[in-house]
Amino acid sequence: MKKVLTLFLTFILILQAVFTVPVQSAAYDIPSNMDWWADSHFGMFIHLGAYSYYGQGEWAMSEQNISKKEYQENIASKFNPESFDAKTIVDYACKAGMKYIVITAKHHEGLAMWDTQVESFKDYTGTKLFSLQQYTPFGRTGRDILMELKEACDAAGIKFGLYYSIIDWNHPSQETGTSFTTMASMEARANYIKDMKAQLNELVRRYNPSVMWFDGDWTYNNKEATLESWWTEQDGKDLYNYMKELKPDIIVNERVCRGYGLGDFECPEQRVPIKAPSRLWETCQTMNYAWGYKESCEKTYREIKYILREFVTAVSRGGNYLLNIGPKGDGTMTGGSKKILNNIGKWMDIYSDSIYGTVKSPFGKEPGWGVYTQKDKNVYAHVFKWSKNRQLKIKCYKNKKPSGVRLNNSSGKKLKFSIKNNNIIVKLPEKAPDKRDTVIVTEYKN
Ligand code: H79
Repeated sequence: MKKVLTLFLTFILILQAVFTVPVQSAAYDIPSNMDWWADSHFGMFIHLGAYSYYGQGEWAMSEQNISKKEYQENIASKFNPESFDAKTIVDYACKAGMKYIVITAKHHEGLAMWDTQVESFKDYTGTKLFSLQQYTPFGRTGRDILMELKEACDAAGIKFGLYYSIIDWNHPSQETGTSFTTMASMEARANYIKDMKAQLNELVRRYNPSVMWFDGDWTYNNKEATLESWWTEQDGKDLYNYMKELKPDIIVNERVCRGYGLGDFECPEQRVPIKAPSRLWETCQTMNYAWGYKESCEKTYREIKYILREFVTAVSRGGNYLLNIGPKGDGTMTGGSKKILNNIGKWMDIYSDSIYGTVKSPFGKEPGWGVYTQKDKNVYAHVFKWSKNRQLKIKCYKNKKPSGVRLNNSSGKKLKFSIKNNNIIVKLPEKAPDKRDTVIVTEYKN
């Protein structure tokens, strides 16, 4: 009798194992410190530095072979973001539906956007600290724009993050000649890394950022450091560990040293991978092919529908979308960026349900008409192409029949549907409620 019972129980267990399908399509558990990040899917990147004053993009110093002396005296010393208004920027971010902001604390140009006290970050004369407060006319105002932005984020209930470049074109330890930097000596390298950590310590203590977004790890290799390839995989690991010591729940990107699976998330730049990375990821994108303010790109803003669809596509593949603005040298937002944020906001007002808290599409293949996102028992169809014959074919989730299909806007209009070969054939209204992306939700009771 006992034997029969054991057999029976084993049989039940096997049945259970065969028929249990994981509820979530996420491939792994998200570490709890990253829950908010993974759920929010949408953030704002801000590139602001002395290059914003120059107006030719943040790579100008390297691209135009500008010497340290020239850059410091003619560009950095004139940077004056006096009209920077954190509240306006945060309002725009919130209206667009963004849940976090990452701003450049120090880009490749090396100008610290805060009042750093780390001694080696001096200008070429070795007398003045190379920071917004010590080196520019703005310093006289006594303002701290990173703090203003952080406080505006806190007040609005969104997260605040900082960008920090590992290479530094103006630091005395490095020469630029090529696109990246070459160290003066191994001793200079060791001291620079120590000082960089001292700056990061200042940043974490002062601003308590939720995200630390590294970049400029270009001189990397996975062996011994040389004067040209002076940043190693081991340096990247040390840097990551150092950040976690400073703040255990900080979120750090892979660019502590890219390519070795380090950091908490991957960051394909200006690219939405067709095959989603197997861990958390975020794509960063420009609105107009420029990061730092570039006057010539003010006429080249991308069409809103493409930005919106790129955003939704990233989310449907499980990613986050970090959309950049490049304010002008006076700190004000450009007209083009405001327009795009407003428009995305109008879409998010109606459809953000299909973004926040969603995971990637439960289906392997993307349909020709758009993409899918999913949350609990809802599968959202993001329809980019409205079919003329008013029929839309949506896959049945787990081969089940949905309990309802409706427009995911305020009308909540129920749509008629039939089931054919594991597909839901939806009868569409004649006109797309939103030509850029109309969301149709299919709901499942169990
Ligand atoms: O901060 C933004 C860029 O400045 C930074 N990452 C984003 C978030 C970045 N650093 N390096 N790169 C991007 C790629 C470098 C591309 C280069 Fe070039 C090709 C450097 C030199 C040749 C692009 C084209 C920049 C200058 C010319």
